[in-house]
Amino acid sequence: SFPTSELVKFSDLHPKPSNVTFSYGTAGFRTKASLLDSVLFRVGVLAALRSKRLDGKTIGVMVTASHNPEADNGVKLVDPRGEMLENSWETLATNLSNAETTGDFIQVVKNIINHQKIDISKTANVIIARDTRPSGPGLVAALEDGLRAMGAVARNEGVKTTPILHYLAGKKAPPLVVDCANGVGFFAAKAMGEYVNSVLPLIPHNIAINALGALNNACGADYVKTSQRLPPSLVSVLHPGQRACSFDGDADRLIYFYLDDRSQFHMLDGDKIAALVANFIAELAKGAGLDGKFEIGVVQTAYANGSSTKYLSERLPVQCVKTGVKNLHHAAEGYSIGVYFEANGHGTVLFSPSALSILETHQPSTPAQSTYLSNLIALSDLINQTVGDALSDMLLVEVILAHKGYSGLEWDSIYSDLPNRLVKVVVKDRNIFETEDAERRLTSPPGLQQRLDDIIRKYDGGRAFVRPSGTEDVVRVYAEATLRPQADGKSQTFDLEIM
Ligand code: 16G
Ligand code: ZN
Repeated sequence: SFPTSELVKFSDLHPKPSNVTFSYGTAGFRTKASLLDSVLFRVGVLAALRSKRLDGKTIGVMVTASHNPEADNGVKLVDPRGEMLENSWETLATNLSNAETTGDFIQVVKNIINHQKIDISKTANVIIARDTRPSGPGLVAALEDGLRAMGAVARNEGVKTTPILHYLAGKKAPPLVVDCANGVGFFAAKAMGEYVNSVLPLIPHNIAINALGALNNACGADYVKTSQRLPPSLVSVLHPGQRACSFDGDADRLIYFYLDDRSQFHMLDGDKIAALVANFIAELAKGAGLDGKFEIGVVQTAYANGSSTKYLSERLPVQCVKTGVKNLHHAAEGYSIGVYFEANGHGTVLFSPSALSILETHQPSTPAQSTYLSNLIALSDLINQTVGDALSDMLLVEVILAHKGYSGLEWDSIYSDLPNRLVKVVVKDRNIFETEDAERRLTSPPGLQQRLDDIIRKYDGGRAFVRPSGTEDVVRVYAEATLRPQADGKSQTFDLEIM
């Protein structure tokens, strides 16, 4: 049932030269570059088969003839952990390269599939690179035809040293535990996993979408953010150093967390995401030579941790608006690149039309600038700009962490959160609570703000506010202070005051 027509079509474009015998030697195939077109095509096919055989693990292909003369070239395969191709497959490579006609070639491919019991429906992942030889681009094109004929997912790394290719083939992001809140985010995570698992293995948890009462119950982004602890269902799952994230019930909120060496829980909320993302975008813009060409701004709400606001406003313009995605989104539209996140994990990044056209037309003046620019353009494609999206935000975070080589710990240390507490208070009528200054101060009931100010003043680094909820019949009280007992004490005092 193996579909050979694509393979026949492509193979005919890369006929084997007659009177040549190839051999996969110690360093792969290596000979005059002018003889290698069919070999490269067939190596592409073999790399795809090898990856399928290994359940889609990434195979590396390096196009080089190392120390040999420039007119030579060669190709070798790199196994998933970055080591040399397994011995028995060297023989398969030799057989494949010496099949005289397309018909013979197809027969050898079929034999390999049968003998190796390859499930041809599996995805193949291949990463390729070449050295600076002038024959490189043409040979890589033949290689890519082989990968295309097999429907492999290929990542062309361009010109790289051989050891870097080995490293890239062998490096793997640690698996990411994804708390799906027993909701619809599981479907999205599962679907996305098929594309990203080979580079970012996702391990979905809390996936009981049909269990009554399970949705958001002791799990999910709101649970983690509000209780500031690990969902009980993940206690036996996470090990020290491991990173995880939680979606909410409709997968538009994202909260990260990890356990440190002492198994202590640390939360990375929407504010930490905003800091990571805004920094990275500013860094890319600068690197691309676009410093000063556009304004990168950050939008937060009153709930943003004071440390995050301090940290960000020392670097970028920061605005505080009323709670609710629509308010943040609107304000973010005022910047060339607007980064907005609520502390609860809702958020995204908006690129204005003029920023996008600057990115499209900007002429980088060095290869380094050109890399920064293409990374920034790629980010603008990765981000779901219509609305905050837990899955797109998760990929954004993972891309940045991978790029910077950060673990959760390094990300967390951008700044230290001030201890804080959020409580809800049931009142007779929440409609008498009115606010100003982006919900940071009360104008009604009369006199209450004055009394709150008197309390806040007693606490070191104190900040607090009271606002009526827009979604529940309660009033929310937020308090932060330099020391944990003070933050707790203050919110309790408030709680008593406003009842
Ligand atoms: C809604 C908002 C969210 C806000 C939350 C505040 C959207 C899509 N969602 O979930 O942004 O943080 O309400 O709730 O706008 P609250 O008014 O009850 O505190
Ligand atoms: Zn939601």
